[in-house]
Amino acid sequence: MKSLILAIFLIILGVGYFVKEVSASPICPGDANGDNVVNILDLSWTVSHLHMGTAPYQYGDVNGDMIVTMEDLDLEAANFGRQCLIVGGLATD
Ligand SMILES: [Ca+2]
Ligand SMILES: [Ca+2]
Repeated sequence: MKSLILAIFLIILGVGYFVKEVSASPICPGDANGDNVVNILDLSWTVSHLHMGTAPYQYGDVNGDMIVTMEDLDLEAANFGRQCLIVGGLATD
């Protein structure tokens, strides 16, 4: 069981390696990579930078408090699966 958990964690870290960062407030809450979708890529990006200080909204900081914590993961989890479209300059689901 420990091997399975370790394998999943390493896969998440590996996926996070390929995620691009964003530097502005996300249009879609919980969207760490700016693709307007909240999915496993956002979670992996945040997990791979847990407990790291950063500029706002970078490296998985989705709440803009300049540190990557479980609060960011909670925000991502609360919005997991959400897709935001831009209509007339405003975000909508
Ligand atoms: Ca995303
Ligand atoms: Ca944060």
